[in-house]
Amino acid sequence: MYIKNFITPVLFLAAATVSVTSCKPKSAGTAVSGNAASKVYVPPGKYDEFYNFVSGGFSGQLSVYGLPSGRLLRVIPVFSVDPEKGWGYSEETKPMLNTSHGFVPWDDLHHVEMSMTDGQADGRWVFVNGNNTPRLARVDLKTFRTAEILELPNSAGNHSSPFSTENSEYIVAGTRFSVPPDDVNGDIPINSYKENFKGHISFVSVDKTNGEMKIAFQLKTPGVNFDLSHAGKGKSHDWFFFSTYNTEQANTLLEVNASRRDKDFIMAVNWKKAEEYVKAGKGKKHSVKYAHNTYDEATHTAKSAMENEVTVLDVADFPDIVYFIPCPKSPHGCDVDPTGEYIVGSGKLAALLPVFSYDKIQKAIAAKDFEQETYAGLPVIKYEAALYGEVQKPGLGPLHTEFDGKGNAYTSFFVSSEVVKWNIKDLKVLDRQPTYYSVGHLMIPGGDSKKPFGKYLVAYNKITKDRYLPTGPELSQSAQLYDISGDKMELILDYPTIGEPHYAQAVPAELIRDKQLKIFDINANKHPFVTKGEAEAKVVRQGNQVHVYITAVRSHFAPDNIEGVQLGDEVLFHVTNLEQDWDVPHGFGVKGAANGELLVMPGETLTLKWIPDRTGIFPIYCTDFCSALHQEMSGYVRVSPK
Ligand code: CUK
Ligand code: CUA
Repeated sequence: MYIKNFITPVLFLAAATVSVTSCKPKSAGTAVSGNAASKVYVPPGKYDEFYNFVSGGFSGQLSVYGLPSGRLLRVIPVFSVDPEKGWGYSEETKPMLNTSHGFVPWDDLHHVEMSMTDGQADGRWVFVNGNNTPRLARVDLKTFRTAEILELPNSAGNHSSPFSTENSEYIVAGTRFSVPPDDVNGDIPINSYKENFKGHISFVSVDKTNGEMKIAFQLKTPGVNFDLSHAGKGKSHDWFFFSTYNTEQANTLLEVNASRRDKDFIMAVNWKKAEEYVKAGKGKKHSVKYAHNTYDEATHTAKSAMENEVTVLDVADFPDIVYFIPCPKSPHGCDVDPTGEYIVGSGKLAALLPVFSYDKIQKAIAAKDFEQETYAGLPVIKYEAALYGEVQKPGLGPLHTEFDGKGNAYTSFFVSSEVVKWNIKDLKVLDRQPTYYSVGHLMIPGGDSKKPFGKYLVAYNKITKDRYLPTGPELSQSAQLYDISGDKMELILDYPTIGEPHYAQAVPAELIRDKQLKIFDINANKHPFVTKGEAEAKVVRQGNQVHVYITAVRSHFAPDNIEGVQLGDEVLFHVTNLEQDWDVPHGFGVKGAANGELLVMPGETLTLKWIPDRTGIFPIYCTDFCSALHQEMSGYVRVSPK
């Protein structure tokens, strides 16, 4: 069984260039020790210790699990519509999915980063990236809803994102695909890549009070592909580190073109310097077009604004912002340890893990210890001058590294399908445990922050094969929880995930648990079509628009018999939930309505747009079981000929 699963990922990664053979996990068995169950058991009625926010990959969603139980608590639609929450169906939420290309209700959500204060998650917001139509989103942890989505100009495939500086001064978004900048004519031959394609990294500032994001500036770089990144910490606070691939700048990523170089680069960026240049007015304004969508809790309405300008610093003009550091073979993860001194590059096709030293990088810059050959005119620090040391033969296909705060690092190995614990100081491998199968990211609560909670590790696996009851050709991806409190990692739980889990983060539950908004205050509801009591419920015709001001309270709608609608009308049901009790939403469905349904929280108003396609009688009803008389919570709309 193991062999079978070992071969598949090898084919995936074409790892023929790697010659390590020593990392094959010992057994395919899934032996768990006798007390594993008690370690993950959270008794009925008890809460989990950690909130775990997990990327939903191509589902466009973010899921929330409890740890250590692995219980699924919530799925948050971000770049997707979601019938369970009525998200993207109501007129109020549709603008959240607007882009410069129009309504794009899908994206490929890869990474999760929590807002930080002093290098630690502060439990206010979760940032996620959309990899396809490049976007950044902010989820509010008071409501567990998407509060903001920002499209990124000059970018394509926003993969190196949304990593945060220590106080969320900036969230970065580095383009995965270099493309011609938005303000030049992009109708050019693809093989003119080297001259015309550029990389861009957005530095997005975050408002301290309300979290609102703004593109402060972009760095325009040579046309490499940005893969991952992490901010410095402590002494390296002013720096950001990006892994790059395709430094050959090939327009076709066939291995022979894009993986030709023995080393690609980690790109070290002095963002403080860049910020100073921008403040001094050195950036150039470029005209671009991108959507900025925000959700206003007072009016319960999203707005989509189209922005048209961005400030760009071309790094070619400012040679003291960016330094390249050679890193073996297609680096993927780029992770900074809790002290801010060690930067781990994970070359997917490399047989070792290089660990770079921040102090040595600074010395090399001061001494101009650069390679003779620049990269696109920019300095390349000598490999040895930046290197702290190498972890030898750690495994095959290293991807990502997290830290336990006790001097150890944990790296995921996709090809050899294992997680490996190693000591940062002496670079010795301490333990390795198999994953089932082909781990991508791994996560330790707080594991990329200044203060990790080194108790659990979760491996997010790409291939599930035989782990669960089979479900046809597609199997769910999978997470595996390890206890890392002892010397040896111990596998204690498997659980399936929603979509493809890439990165995830987790924080102690106390940070979030007691800050939850339970109801919206109906008196503070500023929705333009709110109905604050049944007495105000009404039907108002405006031309061919029919506004139905309708209230919902256990267990009826008012009005519940609606007449006077004519074929050719556009009916707008503005449903206000009058409840002021936690956990009493009402749903709203109409027979034949193409816009799906609403799910309206206590004190909230949402609008369902319905264009009847025939005359007759159409039932409306509450879709969410709300009381013993839920089934009675219904009514009728009559549609007459014009
Ligand atoms: S990537 Cu998925 S395994 Cu998009 Cu962070 Cu490495
Ligand atoms: Cu209201 Cu069911």
